Amino acid sequence: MSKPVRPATFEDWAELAKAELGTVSPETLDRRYGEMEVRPVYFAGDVPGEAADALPGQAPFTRGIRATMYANRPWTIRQYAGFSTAEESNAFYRQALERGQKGLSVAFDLATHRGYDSDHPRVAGDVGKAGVAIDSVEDMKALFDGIPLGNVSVSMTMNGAVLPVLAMFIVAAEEQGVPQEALQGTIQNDILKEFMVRNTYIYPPEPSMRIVGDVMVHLERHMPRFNSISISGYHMHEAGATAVQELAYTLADGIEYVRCAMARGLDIDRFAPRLSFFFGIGMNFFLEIAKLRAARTLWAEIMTGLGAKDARSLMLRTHCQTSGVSLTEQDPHNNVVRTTLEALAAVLGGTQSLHTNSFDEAIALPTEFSSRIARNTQLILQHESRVTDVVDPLGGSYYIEALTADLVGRARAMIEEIEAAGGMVRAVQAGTPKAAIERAATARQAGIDKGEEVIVGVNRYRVEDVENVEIRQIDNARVRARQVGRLERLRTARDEARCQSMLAALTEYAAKDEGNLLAAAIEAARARATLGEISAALETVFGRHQADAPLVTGVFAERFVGDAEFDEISSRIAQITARRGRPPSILVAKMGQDGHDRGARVIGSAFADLGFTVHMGALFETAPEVAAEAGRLRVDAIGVSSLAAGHLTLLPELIDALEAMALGHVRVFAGGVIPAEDYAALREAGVLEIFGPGSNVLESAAAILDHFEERLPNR
Ligand code: MLC
Ligand code: 5AD
Repeated sequence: MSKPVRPATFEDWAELAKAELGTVSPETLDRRYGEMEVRPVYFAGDVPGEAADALPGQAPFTRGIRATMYANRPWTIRQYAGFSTAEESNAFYRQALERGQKGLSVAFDLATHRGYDSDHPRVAGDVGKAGVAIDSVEDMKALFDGIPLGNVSVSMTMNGAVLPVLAMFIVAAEEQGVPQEALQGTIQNDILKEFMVRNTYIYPPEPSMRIVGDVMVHLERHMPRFNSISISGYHMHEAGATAVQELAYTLADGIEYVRCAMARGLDIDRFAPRLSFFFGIGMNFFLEIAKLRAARTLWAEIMTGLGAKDARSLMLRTHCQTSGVSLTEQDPHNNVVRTTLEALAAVLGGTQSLHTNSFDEAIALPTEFSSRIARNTQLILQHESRVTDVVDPLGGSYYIEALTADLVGRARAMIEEIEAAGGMVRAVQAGTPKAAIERAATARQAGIDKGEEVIVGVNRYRVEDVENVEIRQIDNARVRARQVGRLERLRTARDEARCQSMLAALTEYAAKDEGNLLAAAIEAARARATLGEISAALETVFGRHQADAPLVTGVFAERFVGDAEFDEISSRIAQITARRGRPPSILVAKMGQDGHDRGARVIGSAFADLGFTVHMGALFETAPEVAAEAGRLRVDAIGVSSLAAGHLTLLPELIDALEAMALGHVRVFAGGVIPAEDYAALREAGVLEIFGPGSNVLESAAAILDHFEERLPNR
């Protein structure tokens, strides 16, 4: 039979497919990605008409923001890093630059993020752990010692404490001989997503938005080469958002920042070219490529609607990072493969800058070895794979073009809905996007626990006795002692009266709602005010934000209707409840400045669905505060979630605090990123069970119940 002369259609294919499938219908091959559905095959008719005449380097930039893309200049290899002291991080950066990295990206520790100096009692477990500890200009100078800040672009992931950190960076550069006009880089400065997912806010939303605006104004005037914001979907992605949610919420945040800058009287075509974006790239290969194409398309449309005229204002320039949550503690070398695939998707999607995660991600901070492999993953893509030779090589693929169009349509509709309800600031305050992301995350966890979504080495093809990997250990007490000593020397050496007057000016600006807070912070930093002091000068007026978001419920249970294992655990809980007259109760706690709460909230939601009484503790508590809360709530157990390496300090402290309050009967469990080699020390301290990344929620609940049943009173 000769080929039909018209283009092939889905119906033509379905005929052929039926013959292969026998009694099964072709629809069974459809797949769901969050709110989207994909078919097993696409055709020319699925490609929207405009795809054929789209040009890279021309609005709406679906095919890339530059005509030449990587054929002329590859993306920037920009590895996010930071740990321990400024000196140690500096040595790490210098080596990375010597070995092929092109731009820097600073990871600060959580004390710094939350505006505390290293000597603050609330941050004992956090100093130098998840990033580098920075308290003053002196630390910042040490961080960039010997690194020419006029030539190397520096990204700083800082949001809550953006004022002191950016101020200290500017002063450190100035003292290195580089004026602020010459600085190139990016400040994350995206506070809205902090309230949704990342949780390193300090002040409430309103004053926080004022700070964002002040930073944008100062940078527009004085730092023309610096990107004033990195509008981030990454953290939503990591918190479990679907691709449509990540796109819609990120771009809707972008709209708010544009409005914020325009309200300050800035000309859209002067600041918009320095807005930048940041997306997460997970394992759904083609979806992630289409996501970046869709983001660019939508942003050009949005900016046109907001009145931008300059083509550079319409370009969505982005950094990407491969997904941390997609990586596994089990069989960790598999993570090299995952990261390679994700990096390839980011590149085929046309990213400007990229971080590739290290394979030990789910265990600890990267070592020299694991970060070398991560960096080399990008070098191999750039130099060996030939993927840089051709611009947008997937343009015109039936599937990619159809997916791009589908994402554009769905995200556009979601953005319109948010705008109609008053915009993203209002949505964030109402907590709707956070709850929607949590529902998506909980549903996904249920899918993994049921084995519907396969993760190699975790819920399938598991191997026991995998070779150990070397991990980076940080001696937190040593880093802290060093920082405390430096703070003391700084405070003795500085002109105290001058410093205090700069801090007072900052407080006054904050109270009177006048002046530029970044300009004032620069003066304070120059006078050697510390990060904690600058933050406190503002906190006096703005206050500290306390989040309070209800848990989502019912999502987990719905996915497990009729599941034997789920029902068995529920009935064990029902029996305990009947015998004792109340359900087993658990306080899910986070301690220290570790705000990574996706895991804790998914567990809380699932446990509540199973029948536990679940109390979600407040974020950022100290060990004695958690113990006191456990006493007040009279819970049977505390489940501590630790993702920022504070476990060895904070868990023993919690158990001591419980003992001291005569609450020794409260059982303590732990979960999160805890290296197996720390398990013995934690057990020794009295932690009953430890659940690492990839733990199955039902199995974890069963293990916890064993401890309840052991101690049940006889009938
Ligand atoms: C690029 N250039 C070209 C070109 N491609 N010129 C000619 N032809 C081409 N094909 C030029 C650009 O115009 C620019 O110059 C210069 O080269 C650099 O290119 P770029 O594309 O702008 O790259 P870069 O400088 O790397 O900037 C990328 C960015 C930026 C815009 C996305 O915002 C950035 O670096 N972001 C990184 C953010 C980051 O690292 N975040 C980490 C988050 S981790 P010119 O003169 O125009 O500038 C995190 C985790 C956590 O958040 O802790 O939670
Ligand atoms: N060094 C290197 N990578 C880090 N990440 C977070 N902190 C650091 C650090 N100090 C990476 C991890 C994590 C993501 C948010 O950023 O990949 O998942």
